[in-house]
Amino acid sequence: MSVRIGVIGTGAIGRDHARRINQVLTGASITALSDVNPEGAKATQAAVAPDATILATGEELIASPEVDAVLVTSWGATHEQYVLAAIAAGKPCFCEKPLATTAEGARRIVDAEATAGRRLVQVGFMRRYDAGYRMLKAVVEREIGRPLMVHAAHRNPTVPEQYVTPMAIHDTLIHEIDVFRWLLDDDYVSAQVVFPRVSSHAHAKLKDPQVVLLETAKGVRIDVEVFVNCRYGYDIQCTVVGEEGLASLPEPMAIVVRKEAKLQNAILTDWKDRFIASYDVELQDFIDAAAKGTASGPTSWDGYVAAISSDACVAAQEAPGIIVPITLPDRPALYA
Ligand code: NAI
Ligand code: ISE
Repeated sequence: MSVRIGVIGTGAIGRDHARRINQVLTGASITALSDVNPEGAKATQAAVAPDATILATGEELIASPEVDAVLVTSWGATHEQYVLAAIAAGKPCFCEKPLATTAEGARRIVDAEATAGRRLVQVGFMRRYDAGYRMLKAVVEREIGRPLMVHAAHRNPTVPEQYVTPMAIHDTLIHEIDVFRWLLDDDYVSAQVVFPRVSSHAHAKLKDPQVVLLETAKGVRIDVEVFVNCRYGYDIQCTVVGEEGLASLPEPMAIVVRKEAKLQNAILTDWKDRFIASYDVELQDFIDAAAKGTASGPTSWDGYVAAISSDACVAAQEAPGIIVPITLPDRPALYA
């Protein structure tokens, strides 16, 4: 049986996920779309989901008998209401990051899912599905001894005017916050942010770049440069320093060109291309679990911990140089 999926929020990633479900992946099709901007839903329908019905609200879509499972790809601040509604309807729900824009909101989702008593939510932390990160994790676990430090960078070529300083955490660093918990099998105990000289390419409401320093329960120290106006490309870097050696995330495959006395290869510029295969694998995982009436992959708990850790990082942004502690509550049995 094909899983009938409804998409709430048909902007950049909503449309791209609808495309991959209808054109790349197996076992599902898009049967409904909803967006506060009906023109966006119509454009997505025309481009990649001709058989989908456009519904006026996300709530209508979740309640529709034509929808077995839900994708929430609207703006972050609207995720919580839709995820809670999907849980109440007993429908598997894939929610793009962030699970909620506040830790309290993410907690409400954790509590609702725990009360439902089964996994219904997958959070869109696609890096856990990336072949490079998976290879890195295997090497970190087996070959370089105990991890001691991580040096990382998250660089975007440019960001829109509405992207302001805290978004460097909630929108961007949140990927590192999640993937390093998974990579190191660890949790954070503190965060600190320091601001280097500000790039002249950053607009007035954005301090860019910034360096986030995280400390884990096992004592690993992580530094992440977040630089979202780096101009030259979309560049994700990660090196783990272990007791016996170093391991680095592989670069995306690119043709090496020797020309005009230069040795060069192209650098990607768009996040959609950098993690294109990971998005495919994460959504196939969602479809396969949804066919069984459940969810797999990154959990609501992971989304909640990411929200708590993000809040600490934003507090650290507001008090540059101060070390902000991170304390986690007990993990419900559903997420053991
Ligand atoms: P976007 O602005 O291109 O699209 C969002 C769409 O949601 C818009 O069409 C908007 O009209 C619609 N929308 C807003 N509020 C709504 C509501 N209450 N109900 C229904 N539709 C609503 O944004 P984009 O880049 O597609 O991001 C969407 C989400 O995906 C964000 O949470 C973002 O953080 C996440 N994202 C994740 C990425 C990843 O790498 N995993 C990459 C890019 C975005
Ligand atoms: C965007 O929302 C994403 O999730 C991308 O993966 C990230 O690189 C970018 O910084 C965010 O704005």
